[in-house]
Amino acid sequence: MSNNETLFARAQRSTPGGVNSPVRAFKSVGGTPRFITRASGARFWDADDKPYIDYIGSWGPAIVGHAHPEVVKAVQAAAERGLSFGAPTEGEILMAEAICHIVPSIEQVRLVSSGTEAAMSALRLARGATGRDKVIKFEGCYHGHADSMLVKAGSGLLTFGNPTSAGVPEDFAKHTLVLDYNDPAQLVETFKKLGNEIAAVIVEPIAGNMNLLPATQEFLQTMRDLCTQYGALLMFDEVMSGFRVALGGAQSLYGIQPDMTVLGKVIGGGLPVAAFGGRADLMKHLAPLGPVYQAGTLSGNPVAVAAGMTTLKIIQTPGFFESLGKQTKKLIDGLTALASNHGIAFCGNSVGGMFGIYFNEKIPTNYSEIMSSNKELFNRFFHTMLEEGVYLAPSAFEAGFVSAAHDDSVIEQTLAAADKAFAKLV
Ligand code: KE4
Repeated sequence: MSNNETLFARAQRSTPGGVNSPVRAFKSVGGTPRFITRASGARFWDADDKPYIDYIGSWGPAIVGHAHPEVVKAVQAAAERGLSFGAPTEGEILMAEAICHIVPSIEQVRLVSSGTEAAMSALRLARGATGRDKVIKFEGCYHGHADSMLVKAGSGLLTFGNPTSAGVPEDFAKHTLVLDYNDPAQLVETFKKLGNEIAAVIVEPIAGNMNLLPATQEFLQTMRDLCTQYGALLMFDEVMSGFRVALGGAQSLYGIQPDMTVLGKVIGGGLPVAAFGGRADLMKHLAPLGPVYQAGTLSGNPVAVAAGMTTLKIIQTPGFFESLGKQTKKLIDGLTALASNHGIAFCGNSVGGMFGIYFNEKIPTNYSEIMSSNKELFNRFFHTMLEEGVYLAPSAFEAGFVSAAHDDSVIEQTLAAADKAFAKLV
């Protein structure tokens, strides 16, 4: 048995599925998860000391590369001053000011410890500030595992959602309406009937949890206009796209200003920092100022904030996102050309340092087109790439991530592996 297999067998005795987050268990692709022992730059090593070029980057946080010396140094220095105080620190002010400066739609921000917590808190704030109960989300978008977000589309357009997870009472799901991503007409119809009952619309403006699926400009603009017209709050979940597709996130690319934004991943640089923020007149409803309660023992943790602030400093260096976008596009263009050489129905897409690959004739524009991609071909491709030392997201329905450490030699090594992987699919 490999060390990964031994560790996986052992892990399953003490932890459900042997993992602390389901996607890590390789259930979608099959096989044995790799237990990572160390990481540096664009690579990490598994328990058999095999190196992999890493394209998940902790699902987004590792945008400057793993174990970046400046980030590690900042974390070490912060840790030597104490790990957590349960009292305010100047670092939290610096983080909040940086977020407000980089994301103009955010006038005030509250730091928390996970994207789930940020989205859950933002939705509670939206309901508290508007006095309304109903929220709209979109099929294929993921906003963490708070009960009211684990909901799938109801039977008909205007029937409220049904739980996607055991343990979520129907009553918790009934205030969540699940609509189709990139369908502006359905949004208009829904608001015409229920607009005055909607507290918020939450959307991934560039979706990454059904694979990569960017919203159309019309879809987001319609959402913005309807929320304004009916007094609902527009909430962009930029936990994944924030500081990833561009410095100012998806909202800076589309030029659309949400009322609230949910952030995570990159702002922690690999440690637990997430955030929700928006218009000051909304944020003042939060305790201790207002009646909407929200709290957290480790919110704004000084060591995590040190990792996040150093990461934010690095990604603000001139040309960072131009280079990241160029490298990501080089990867996608290379994969597309190789697949074509081998006659494989494959296409790819990228926005900044985020990409999607689809075993499909054309780039999907909605959830059902993404679901029509060839999952079996992806899984075979995934495993050959893994054998060749390239670690893609272990699911056909996840986005991939490039870091500043993915230089030309890393991309070339990836494409050489892909050439072999595509050849094996023929
Ligand atoms: P966390 O609670 O996992 O920090 O964030 C939840 C979340 C919220 N919103 C968006 C847009 C997200 O992408 C996420 C988390 N993304 C997944 C990746 N598919 C995290 C990986 C995992 O679940 O292990």
